[in-house]
Amino acid sequence: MERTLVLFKPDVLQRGLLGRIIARFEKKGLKIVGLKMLRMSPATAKEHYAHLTAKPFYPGLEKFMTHHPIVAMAVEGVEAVEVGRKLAGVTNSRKAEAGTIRGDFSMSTSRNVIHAADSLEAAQKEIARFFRKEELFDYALVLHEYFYAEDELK
Ligand code: FUP
Repeated sequence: MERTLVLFKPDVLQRGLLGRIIARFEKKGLKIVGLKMLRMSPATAKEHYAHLTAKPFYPGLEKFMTHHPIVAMAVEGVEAVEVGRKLAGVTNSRKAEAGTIRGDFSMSTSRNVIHAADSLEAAQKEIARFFRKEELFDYALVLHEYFYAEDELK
């Protein structure tokens, strides 16, 4: 089982889309193991977007991500990182496939509603960045056997 980190950006809360977008993860079968509302600090933004701090759009990105609250979510499932990226769609929402979250809810490369970790290594680091150990939950889904066949869980 993998865990991945998803962020619902300020535009999700401002536009009242949180419930609808979280529902997509639940419907897919990803188990929510952590969920919290927070305000991202400029220091956390610089760490989270370390690969982008030199880009001309970075100051605007930091301002956008830190000015209003966001929601962080950790989800668990087989190949959860890849599945999370697929659900999110590509960065530029105008190019994102219809049916993906960005493809359905956004017209922007910046106000693109969601972040999903792009590798298992990044997911582990990012979960640790946004959640303390006691904020993450190990529990069994009663319907587990209806989400996966046994051989998929090896
Ligand atoms: P992604 O992994 O799809 O979130 O994409 P990146 O890590 O490349 O970008 C992270 C965030 O930077 C995007 F979600 C929004 C912002 N960004 C811009 O604002 N403009 C750009 O041209 C590219 C990224």
